[in-house]
Amino acid sequence: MLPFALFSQGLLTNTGTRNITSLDGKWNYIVDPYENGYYNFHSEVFDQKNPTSTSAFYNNYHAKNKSELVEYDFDKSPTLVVPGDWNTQKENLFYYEGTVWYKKSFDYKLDENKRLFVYFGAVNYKADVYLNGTKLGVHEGGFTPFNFEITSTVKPQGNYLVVKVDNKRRIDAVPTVNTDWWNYGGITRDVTLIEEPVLFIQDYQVQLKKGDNTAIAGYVSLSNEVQNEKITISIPELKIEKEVQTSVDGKAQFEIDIASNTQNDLKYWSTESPKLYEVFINTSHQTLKDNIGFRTIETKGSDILLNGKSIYLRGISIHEEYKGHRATSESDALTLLTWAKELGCNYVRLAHYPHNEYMVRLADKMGLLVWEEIPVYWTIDFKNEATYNNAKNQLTEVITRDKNRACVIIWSMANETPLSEARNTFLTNLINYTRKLDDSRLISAAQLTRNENGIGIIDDKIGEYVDIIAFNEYMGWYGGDLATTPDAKWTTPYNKPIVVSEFGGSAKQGLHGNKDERWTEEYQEYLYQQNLLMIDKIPNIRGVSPWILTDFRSPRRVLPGIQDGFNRKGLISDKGKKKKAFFVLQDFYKKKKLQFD
Ligand code: GCB
Repeated sequence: MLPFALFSQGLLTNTGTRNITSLDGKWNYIVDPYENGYYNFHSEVFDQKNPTSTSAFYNNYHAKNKSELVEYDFDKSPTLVVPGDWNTQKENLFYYEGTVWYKKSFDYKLDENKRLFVYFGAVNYKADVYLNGTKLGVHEGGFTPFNFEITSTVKPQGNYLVVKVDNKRRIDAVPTVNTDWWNYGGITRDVTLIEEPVLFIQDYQVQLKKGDNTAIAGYVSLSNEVQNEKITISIPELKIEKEVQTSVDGKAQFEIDIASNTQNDLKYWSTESPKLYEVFINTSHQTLKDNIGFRTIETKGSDILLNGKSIYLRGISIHEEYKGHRATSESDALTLLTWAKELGCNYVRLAHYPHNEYMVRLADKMGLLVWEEIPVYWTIDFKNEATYNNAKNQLTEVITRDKNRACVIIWSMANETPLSEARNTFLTNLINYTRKLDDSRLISAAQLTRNENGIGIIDDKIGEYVDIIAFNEYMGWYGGDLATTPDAKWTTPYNKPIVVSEFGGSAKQGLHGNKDERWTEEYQEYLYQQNLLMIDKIPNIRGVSPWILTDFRSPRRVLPGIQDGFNRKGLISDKGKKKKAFFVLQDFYKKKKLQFD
């Protein structure tokens, strides 16, 4: 008998190629603003005080006879599609923020020597998960994956998986109560059952060794703490086959020297040629396959070096939104990234939280470099330890999920956070932690700047700790005169690469007028022309990711006839129509490509 912890909750990675059964589709739901299915009438939590109560919604109870009192019925309740936000599926849930219970019934015949997990791509914001009345656990954070083992809870027939989804905004949460995007609620990403052998490959890292482009290094970690398990890492195209053994913790470190093997001719992953190799991880119980690219990324003075060559990040910021709803599918991701390619981008900033895995998997294939970010946004509760742990957990989950993607080059810690000692401590702790978890990528944060005697100063203290200095500026929109914008001066004490992580202005697609008329396509076009002239003169400038690819919903944007609930800074409307500024940026990127490639 193998000594395994039955309720291991470590995150499974590369779920797409495991043995999976989708639970996507229609789920019954109950809207529960008073959390009546969670608390009894004296506000005691059912799953703590009286777990088998027939009033607790997770018990999915049905009256045994005609006289019994039961005040809910999932099977007679309406359905929502998973994955998806509830706001745009049901008109009466458009503004709803609170608890919605979801229920999915399924059958599953699990062989005795197998284990089963339920995996959620993401649930916004808080998920309490129950199977057949048993609580599996809780997850907080709306944009990262989590899983629970259900080996001992699942039955061959008549399982009911119930999720209490709560998207109420909270001061201490990550993000906090105030954001410039829609707080879409729901099970917003795929839900799958993952079947594994008793001893399985939990996670692995296969990347170029830090600071050495002639060695592939990493680890494989098994689900259980077993020693001397044989693991083979093979990359057939490179004729690599490396055998290693686990140590007591069930983990095996490895290093493969490529240079010593003369048959090998490693093709580095790049934006022009995003080569991915088939990588196989083998144990006596299982084989996992992944597609992995190998590249180096580092900075030197003001340069960002990809495979040793200086690059300019021709980027665009993107929200996980498509045509006015949360983007959920591979085809949504493909549409967004295809637009970025059409702009001439070699880079995307996935704002302001981790996007779904389709985005990074596609970016890997399409040759788009990626900035990934956690929702440490604006006025997070920096003094609160629980808030810090929450941010750290979200960061851990996204790094765990995406650490084998060559496209991901930057982990961003935060966006436009107000300066304070507490904030500096919070961010430097996150930075130090990230370097321990993944020392192979660059770290950044979108900062604010200050102005002295008409000169923009990029000197946020956090700049000392990051690899890339990124800042947002809104010349000609929230301030500044567009006519003189190209002459605006910037200075920084840091000898590091600088990227403008945001600039932009709003236009309603189809609205035309003079270049000084706000909301017109001409105003936005002029704003892009003037800002790009200025940006080109910023010292150490190595890239830009204007705000933003498409119009997106935001409750802060209420101007009738123009905004109507949308932030209109998109280069493309929420209906998919390009605005004039799209072509200004496209031209600029053509020039930058010639200059740097
Ligand atoms: C910003 C924020 C972004 C907003 C944008 C705007 O600086 O980082 O989340 O949406 O400005 O449109 O004001």
